[in-house]
Amino acid sequence: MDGNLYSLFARRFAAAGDRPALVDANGAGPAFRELDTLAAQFATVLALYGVKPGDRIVVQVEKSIGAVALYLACLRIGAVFVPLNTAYTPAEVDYFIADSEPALFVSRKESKHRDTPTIVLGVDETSLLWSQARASEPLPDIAPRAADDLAAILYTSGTTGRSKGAMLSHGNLASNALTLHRLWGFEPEDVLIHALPIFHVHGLFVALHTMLLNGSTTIFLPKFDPNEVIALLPRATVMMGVPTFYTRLLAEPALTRAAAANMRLFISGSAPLLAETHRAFEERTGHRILERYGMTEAGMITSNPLDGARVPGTVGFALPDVDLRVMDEHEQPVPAGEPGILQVRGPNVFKGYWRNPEKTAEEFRDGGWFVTGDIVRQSADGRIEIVGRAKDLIIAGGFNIYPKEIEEAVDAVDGVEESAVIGVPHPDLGEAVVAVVAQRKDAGVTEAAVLAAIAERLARFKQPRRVIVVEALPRNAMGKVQKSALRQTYQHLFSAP
Ligand code: MLC
Ligand code: AMP
Repeated sequence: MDGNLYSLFARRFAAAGDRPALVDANGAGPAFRELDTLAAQFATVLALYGVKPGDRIVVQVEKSIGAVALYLACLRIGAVFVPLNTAYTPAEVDYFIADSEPALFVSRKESKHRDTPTIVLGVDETSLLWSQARASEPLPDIAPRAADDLAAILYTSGTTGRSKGAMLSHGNLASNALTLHRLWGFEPEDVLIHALPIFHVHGLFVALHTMLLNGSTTIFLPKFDPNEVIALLPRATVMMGVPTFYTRLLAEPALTRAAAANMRLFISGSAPLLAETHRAFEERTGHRILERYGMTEAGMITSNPLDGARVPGTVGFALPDVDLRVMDEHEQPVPAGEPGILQVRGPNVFKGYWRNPEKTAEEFRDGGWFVTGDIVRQSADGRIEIVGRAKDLIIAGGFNIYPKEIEEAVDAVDGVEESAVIGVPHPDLGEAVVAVVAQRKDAGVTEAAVLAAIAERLARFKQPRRVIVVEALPRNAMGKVQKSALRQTYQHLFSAP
């Protein structure tokens, strides 16, 4: 059987034919038939560059129709798509290229990374890759792929500071897409508002895949603008977003019950949705946001029900084909209602970290259980509530930031003795990055100096919103820095007590 995810889409594209697939705010954009052809034209160009099945293609481009066509082209020819956040600096991109050894780097602008062949893809049809694709005959074949073959590598940072590439197979992506499509009750006339970036699981897989399977229209926006989204709600039925989308929408008086009257479903994920946001949204619009939970390594894991109670502060139940267990630090199951670390198993769980068997072995347990690092409580009826994280991770506006990586950059700044990077509550981003810095004696380290020194090295969204210079970091009896004490001290830096 052909396990290529594109074959699954191709059948739906054929049925959807002349329906608009991806449209801009004015309703203009390719129909499914055209998107299919475009993907096949991009595939021809990739083949011309010598890209073969299994080759990686690293992609750092703005969100656009061309970027989607490029992703679909990679699937078609069996190449492995490696998307990068557009905020990453050249130094960060260098690392991903060195690690993944791509056959091709597709960039939004002229750039040079090692000896990797590079081609430019801009947002409109004037850039090189676009014009070459437009001038090409469509590549007719879809490369046969087994369900276990890789479709994408998504980099996720790690507690060691270096990013690891999560290897996702065609089978991983197909199973999750089919499950979500069914579970969230997609209807033939559904129209999705897509304002997420397409370099992460949420925007690329969860949102796009369900709609490509559904064969109905996606309003494909370059970025999230709350007023634009509110104006488009009457033309849409579904929206997916991170919690920051919902708090920003609530900040607009134009968000009203009438404005959201045509909507069927609002979905939130990637970071905790505050129960107060859930309630405020229901009060304002009459809609109960459906919160789901997932991660790069496993796609979607749990979801609140479409029909049934959507309980604020919980992420619902295991997806139908996903197994969960909650374990203590001795790898023993904890009783219902007690906190423990969530482990997950199922067709959605990734194939391991790219060229990193040690890390892969560390995160798996016998029987194919993947350790999420999220601390949860599971009720007797199976509902999951996320109560914390065993991994040292900050989530700001839905982007994951690993403190270790920031600490390494800050520690390298002149005069810095050591640093501790923490996440503190932030009204817009959920959490914001704060660096607490101990300086060498009389070094005269300042907030501005630290920020200036790391600016080139780290993507803007990872850079601390505040740098606080102190005499010494608090330590426990074992000599370990007490991040929890720091979080407590600085908890109201951005929010009123
Ligand atoms: C932008 N900035 C951020 C940021 N996004 N800083 C911290 N965290 C973020 N998430 C920076 C900008 O560089 C800018 O810097 C400043 O903050 C203000 O930018 P803005 O104009 O307010 O940001 P905006 O462009 O509006 O972006 C905010 C956002 C965006 C929330 C719309 O971050 C976003 O789309 N987030 C979604 C992330 C996502 O898709 N996550 C899914 C991961 S998948 P300056 O220079 O102006 O100070 C996953 C699995 C799962 O986790 O379960 O889904
Ligand atoms: P990423 O590695 O970027 O895919 O991020 C995955 C992590 O985001 C998970 O391990 C969780 O810690 C967090 N996450 C995702 N969805 C939710 C949610 N609905 N509530 C709380 N945390 C979430």
